[in-house]
Amino acid sequence: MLEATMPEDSKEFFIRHVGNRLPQSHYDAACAELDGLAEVIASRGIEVTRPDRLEQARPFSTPNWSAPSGLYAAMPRDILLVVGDTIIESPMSWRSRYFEIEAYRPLLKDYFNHGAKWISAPKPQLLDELYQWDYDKIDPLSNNKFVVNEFEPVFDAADFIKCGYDIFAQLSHVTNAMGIEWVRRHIDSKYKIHVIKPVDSAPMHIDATFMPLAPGKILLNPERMPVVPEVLKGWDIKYAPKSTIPDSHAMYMSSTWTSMNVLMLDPKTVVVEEQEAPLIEMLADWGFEVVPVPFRNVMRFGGAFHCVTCDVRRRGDLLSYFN
Ligand code: DAV
Repeated sequence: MLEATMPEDSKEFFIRHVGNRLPQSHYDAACAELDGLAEVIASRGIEVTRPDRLEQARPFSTPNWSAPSGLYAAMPRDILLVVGDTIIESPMSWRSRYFEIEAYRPLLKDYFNHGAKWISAPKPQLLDELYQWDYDKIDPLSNNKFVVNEFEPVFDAADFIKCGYDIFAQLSHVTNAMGIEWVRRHIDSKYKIHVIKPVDSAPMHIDATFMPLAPGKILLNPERMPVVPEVLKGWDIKYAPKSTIPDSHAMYMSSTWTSMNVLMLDPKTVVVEEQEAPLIEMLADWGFEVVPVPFRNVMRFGGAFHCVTCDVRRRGDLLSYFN
């Protein structure tokens, strides 16, 4: 898997670490922060459920390939796409994540027993043919410079972000056009998918690039969205300030833009990493109640508040905000 699917820097990272545990102290600190987030959310009257622990340090295989271990099951946003009363299991393109859904199966069965619709996209084969083996040689300015091609539908749910009846999506190193089209055909036709095109050589998940906060308010990544998409006309748009994470703080699986991966508890209340002072100040000035939560150790593992959560039910009216 590693040789074929990862851009250079990530490829080196995985070759060094594959099958190995990351430093135990980083892991312990991240677990404590995650528990802290769950407490903060629950203290606001929101019901929090947690997935099962899934042992990742086990090799597994299909008839076509084998993986030395799983990755983790820390980011429900990557794998579960909730649209209305339907929960969709994503066909993720990383072989290490093939069985990650098992951590969520008890919860999914429970939601099903309480009336949810529950579907899974076609389980991808993840044959070698899916991956662009000559990735490193593709023109970096090409619009189609992605690690995955169109061999079969693949997507991570985190390449979609919802705004009422509007869903924004991006093509990325884990989401292809067939994947986006599969979602479009399987959700109610009242929903509209808008595909945006960030300027990003390593796109993987839209939620550190394009972050709707409340009706009419959106936070954009200044490097990846230098041009505001036409569809946002009339919206109050602000660019996220750079993260305060120092270079000395090891980040394993994402850029420091994960700082803008905030979580809206309601249209006025936003959870932000406690050391991100410029972002906290900007959001407070913009009229939000900011809930600062320590999360730097979780962020090392490639995601922040939006990534580690998946809101299955929200109160309020489902509206259409765009034409
Ligand atoms: O650096 O843009 C953020 C989210 C990953 N789940 C990045 C990735």
